[in-house]
Amino acid sequence: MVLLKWLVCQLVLFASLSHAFTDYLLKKCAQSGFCHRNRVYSDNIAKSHHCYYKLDAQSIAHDPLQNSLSATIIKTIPRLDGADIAVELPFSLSFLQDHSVRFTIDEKERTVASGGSLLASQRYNETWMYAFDEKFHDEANKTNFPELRFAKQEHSTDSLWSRLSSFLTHSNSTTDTIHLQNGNISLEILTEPFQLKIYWQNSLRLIVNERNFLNIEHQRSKEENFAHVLPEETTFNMFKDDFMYSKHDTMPLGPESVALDFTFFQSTNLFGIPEHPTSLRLMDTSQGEPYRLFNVDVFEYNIGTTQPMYGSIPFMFSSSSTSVFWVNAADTWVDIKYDTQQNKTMTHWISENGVVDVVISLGQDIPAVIDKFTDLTGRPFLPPMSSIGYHQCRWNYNDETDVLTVDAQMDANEIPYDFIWLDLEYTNDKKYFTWKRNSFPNPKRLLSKLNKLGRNLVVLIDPHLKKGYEISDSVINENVAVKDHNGNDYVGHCWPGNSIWIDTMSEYGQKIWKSFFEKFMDLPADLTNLFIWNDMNEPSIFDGPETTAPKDLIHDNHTEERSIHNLYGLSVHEATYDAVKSIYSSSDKRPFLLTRAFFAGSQRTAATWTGDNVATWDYLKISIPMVLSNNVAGMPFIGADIAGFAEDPTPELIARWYQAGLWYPFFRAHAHIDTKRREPYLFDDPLKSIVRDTIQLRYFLLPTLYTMFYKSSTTGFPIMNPMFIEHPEFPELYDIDNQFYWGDSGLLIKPVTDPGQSEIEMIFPPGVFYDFESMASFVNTGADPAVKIIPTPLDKIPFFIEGGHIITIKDKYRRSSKLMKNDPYVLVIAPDVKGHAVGDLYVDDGETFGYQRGEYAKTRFVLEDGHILKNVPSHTPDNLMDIHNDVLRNTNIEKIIVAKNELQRDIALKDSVTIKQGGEERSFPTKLSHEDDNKIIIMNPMLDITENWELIF
Ligand code: MIG
Repeated sequence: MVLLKWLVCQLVLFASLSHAFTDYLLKKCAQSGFCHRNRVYSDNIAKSHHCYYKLDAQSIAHDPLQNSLSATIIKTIPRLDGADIAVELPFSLSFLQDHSVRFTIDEKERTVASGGSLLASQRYNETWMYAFDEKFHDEANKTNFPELRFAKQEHSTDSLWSRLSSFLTHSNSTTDTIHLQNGNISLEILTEPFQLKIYWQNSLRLIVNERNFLNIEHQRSKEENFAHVLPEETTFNMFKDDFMYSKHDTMPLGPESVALDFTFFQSTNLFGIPEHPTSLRLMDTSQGEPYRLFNVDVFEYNIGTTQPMYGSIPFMFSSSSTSVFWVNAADTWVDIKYDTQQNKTMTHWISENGVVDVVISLGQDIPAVIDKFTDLTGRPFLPPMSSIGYHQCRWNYNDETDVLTVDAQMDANEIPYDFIWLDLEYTNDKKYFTWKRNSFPNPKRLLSKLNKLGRNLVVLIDPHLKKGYEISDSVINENVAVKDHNGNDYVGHCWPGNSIWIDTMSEYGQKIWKSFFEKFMDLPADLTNLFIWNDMNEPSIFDGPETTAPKDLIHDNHTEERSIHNLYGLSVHEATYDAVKSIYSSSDKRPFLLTRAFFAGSQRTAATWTGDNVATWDYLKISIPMVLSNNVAGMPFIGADIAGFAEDPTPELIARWYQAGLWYPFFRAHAHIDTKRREPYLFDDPLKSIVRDTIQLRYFLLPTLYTMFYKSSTTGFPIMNPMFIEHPEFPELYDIDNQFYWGDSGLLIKPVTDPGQSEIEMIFPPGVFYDFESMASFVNTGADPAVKIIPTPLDKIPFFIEGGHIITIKDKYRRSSKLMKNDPYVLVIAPDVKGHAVGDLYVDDGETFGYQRGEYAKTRFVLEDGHILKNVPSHTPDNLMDIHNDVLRNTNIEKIIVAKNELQRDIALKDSVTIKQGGEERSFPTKLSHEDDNKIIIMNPMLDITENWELIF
């Protein structure tokens, strides 16, 4: 297998065969025991209409301590001899947050002694503890499943329980529906068949188990299996795995899968469940493979498939603002079937094991459900300003001189950048936490040189540890390596040869992992510019099944890899984040961290990227829906390797990839070790200038981008933002994933993603749009979106600002973001047809946690009647003058650009403008200002973003 994968990679690279990931390494549904069984079961149930699961109405109880409703679902396996088998499945339901419902289904008794006595026999039920934000953790309840904490308003809880108790008093009658109401949500629990119907303001949004696909494969022995199988079931691979690469799976607990169907009403548009190399709007899978969520290393992944990738976020929502969060980290498959006639969508979720743990959220609009999801799983972290600048990466920069040459050349060519990266080869013999001493004799010296311009260094540290050096020895001695199914330290093959894996699923393992960083990052106090990149943490294992870990490995002494697979990467990067954060605690620095594997909740501490793509137009194209998909699933800080990881891009592709990549929230160039060097200063003109201008543009836009990151860190709002979120009223926009907005800034972008494309079709909602470079405007006066052709010579990036918005930029080239901190602001105002516009600006020091103590400024600019501009600060630090913080002291506006449009009231530059501030009025002449057909530019208005004022022009 090692050889096989290696061979395949090499063949692809050197022989330039079609660059395709070796899909046969991964299971199809029909090759996956539990996926196949559940598809067969659902097909047969759809025909038989049998229902084996009912909720026992007599069992319903209110647990006042947990604020939850509990009951028992009974699964009955009919037997000819009449001795039916009844399996008890504890059910609990509660209201979470304001508009969310959580329910769980477990299995009561796991009577059959498990083959692996090392394993806990209970189903794994702790995924929520990793996925949910800490504020939803209740220390006292950690071991008591379920943890539930609910309705915030006491009275709504009361009414819930009084209704429930009134039901209970009448429980002798044959009532089989329980009605519950909480704010805008109402819920019906049907007992036979078991179903949940969920309404928003009395209109039906979702039915759980509408199709009776609920299936809990309860525990049974292999010998007795025949008695436990329903007529609709197949026994395919219940106790073995015959897939070529996972035959050795011991499957000690036999069949354990959990599956359930959800029907979304009033919508045939579903989004979410990244990561997949497909369209943003999820595809109907009824004629193909289900979407699979299973973290794996997919070098040169194939495009357009539902295959699994490096990360998994089991969160899905419909255009009717209803979401399902399937809190399960096992191997998971999702089938989707659209029914346009009935305007509904049917989904079927299948996981290999664990419990059913589901959070359903409803809202007024889509941002509301993303808000709920990121409230529950944690908000995206607010990254340091520098980390949203440009990152220069390559596998590899070879030594200190190489790094410093790149550094100097970037400056010599006026290409700004903030981060330079060291891949795998900086280590001594691929032993993480060591340096190759000949090449990097003095890392502190290197860091301190980079630090002069505020620049940062990222180095790669992976969770696989080469056998036989001090780090792996100490992992073994401390007993915190991942174990094989016999309980011995698992040894697998990865970059360094034979390796072991740190078990960050154990608390002690996390502690040991952190201690490695403490030693490795033992730097002088003024050096806080070293950051970490966790790669290969799916985990990637060269000789493992499906490129990853055998499912029968054991974590934390009793938990199978099978149960936590999709969480492992998160556990690695969270432990890494905690380590770096505490190492830098004396300077209060916010860490930047990149992870390849992710799960729901990863957004709290890490950025990610779309992995090993290829330098072709198709990969450029697919990067946009992929980045969008993570953005709507609560993890916006993502980008794709520019200009393609594997193979050598053409100059045209490089130009277009930078022009597209400038809009990725994470903006990084990266290249495979076997590719030609491609640092932007190496290019010939015009390519070099095109790339330089593109990177400079990213820097000019940083104040706007940082404001969007702030918004995202408080509400989860997407940064690369699909058109349908801004304009849900137009059905034709739900399918558009090659054009997007930047947050709520009004910037509308359509990257060129085809060769030789001299013009591009863009779609514009009704309103006025300004070409950002020239401010030339046009108006879509219709009631519907309209297509317009935009010329796209190679140096042209098609992007517009929509009327009604104001953004803030800086417009001077500096070598890094840190050097821009004293630069004044420029306002760009794009009035709508009535002359109105609005925009927000958020500013803080860009590097510390000071903002959490109020050290930030936030303001809103409002344009009224085309010529009155108001600044309305909503927050300024109290102790502005004491703060040793240049960023918050240099908040001057140097320039105001007001775009003109044909329908707006005629504005023209007068000889003077008036400023009202603090009860006083002053005027100043506009001598140095400027006007042309498209815009007015007011120079040096002497205004500050932190003060309240009104400018009349
Ligand atoms: O299997 O560290 O996706 O970005 O350059 C290759 C070397 C391991 C995979 C990452 C890629 C990185 C590479 N790594």
